[in-house]
Amino acid sequence: MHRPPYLSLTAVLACLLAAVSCAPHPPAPFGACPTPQQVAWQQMEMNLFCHFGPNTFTGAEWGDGTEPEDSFNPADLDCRQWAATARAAGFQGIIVTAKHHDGFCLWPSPESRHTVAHSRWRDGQGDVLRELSDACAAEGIRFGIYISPWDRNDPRYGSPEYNDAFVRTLESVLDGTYGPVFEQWFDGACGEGPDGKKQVYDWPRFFDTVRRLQPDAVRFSDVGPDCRWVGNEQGAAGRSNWSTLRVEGFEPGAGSPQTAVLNGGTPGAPHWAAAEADVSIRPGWFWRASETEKVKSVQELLKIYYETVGRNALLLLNVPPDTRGRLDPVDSLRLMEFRAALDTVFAVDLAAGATVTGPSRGAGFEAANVLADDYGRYWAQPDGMVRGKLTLSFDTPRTFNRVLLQEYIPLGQRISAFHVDALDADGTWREIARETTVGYKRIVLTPDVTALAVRVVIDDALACPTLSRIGLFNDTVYCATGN
Ligand code: FUL
Repeated sequence: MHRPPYLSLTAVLACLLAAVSCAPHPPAPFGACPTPQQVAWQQMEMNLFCHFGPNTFTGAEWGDGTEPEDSFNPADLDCRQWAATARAAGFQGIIVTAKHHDGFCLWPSPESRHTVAHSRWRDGQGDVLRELSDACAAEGIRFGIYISPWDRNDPRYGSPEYNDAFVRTLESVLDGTYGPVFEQWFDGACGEGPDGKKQVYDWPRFFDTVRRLQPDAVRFSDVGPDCRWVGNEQGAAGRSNWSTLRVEGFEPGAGSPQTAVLNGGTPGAPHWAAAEADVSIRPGWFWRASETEKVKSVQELLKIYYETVGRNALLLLNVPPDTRGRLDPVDSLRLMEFRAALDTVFAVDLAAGATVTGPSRGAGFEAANVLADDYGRYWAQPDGMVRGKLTLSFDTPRTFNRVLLQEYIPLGQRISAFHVDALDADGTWREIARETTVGYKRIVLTPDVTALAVRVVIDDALACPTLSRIGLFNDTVYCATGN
């Protein structure tokens, strides 16, 4: 008997509809979740910080604002070299100290006479922000701005007029003159003594100014609003590191939470402000010839990488240009060695090809998603199932000492306790790591392990956990094991 074609079409549509309605939904977002801009920012992982200004020439760390404008006089500024070095070393963006505490502006700010426009450099026609933003665009690197609220030059500092001037200062940098700005860095430092000037900062207005002019920019301060200080300048996030933070009642600078809180965040807090770890490749923030022999080693940089990127924080590594206006060859070479070390360690994911088993909430959220090189594909269990176990089995034993985990953070940070077991050749499961948070990225350092299978056990989570990635790597460059 002939079946009219429209019937079979109807049947096909009905089946499709049934399949769609039965397909499992993603878990509902849990608690505070990052905006797409915050996710994109976290995925940058490593950015360069460039401290550059009169201090580069005077040797000071904190200029007092009385330095003659002519003290800033780079002999051979080459921002393209900064950007090309950053790109080659795998850094995604550069943040430059457009105005440090001495108040000197690296661009011709209409708000100040303490600027490049009042210096002899390039007959007062120079503009470091112009050159750097152009160089970043040419190299495919994102451009970010540090502007210190504390200003030791501006006579208005300490009065309400200063807040107005500061907003206009921000506007002259963020109004599009220099293109898109990915991050605005607000330094909370203020070294005024007991008799010093006291400025009551209008933080909400400062933050709103950035949001208004650069809607995609992430705003950094000790307490966010979009990302937070990690609480130290050593390049170390907490072993437990939540991207959520309790911010009510706090403000940048002296009013910020204790550094231990900044270091680890607050589990389940209603505000998303992931940690950013600023640390210098040199002892100081500004370049000094005398510190070139103290540039951090590859081993030190790898330790920092594991304790920042590997602990759910963004690494902002300061590599200060020298008096020529170029990155010092010693620093640039070290960056390339660091890059080569990372490439060596992470070249081969030993989890590839494993058979992955574990319960999932259904089609689209299977355990095997943790091997996919696609952040948007992740493993998830049914709602309410907060404990879980994923087992990776291999045909032949794998030797590794790094376990890389990634949560799918657009749905919030959920995992609060996990451990990792390895199956020995003699058939015994042995615990090789026990930790707490994962977040965007967690790299656990284990002893050298040879295993036929590995299982990642989620012991607790604030909501049903997600995992976008499990990777196994063997680091023969940086051999320390402790976390
Ligand atoms: C601190 C400043 O006082 C240092 O000079 C440096 O800029 C560092 C990144 O932030 O608060």
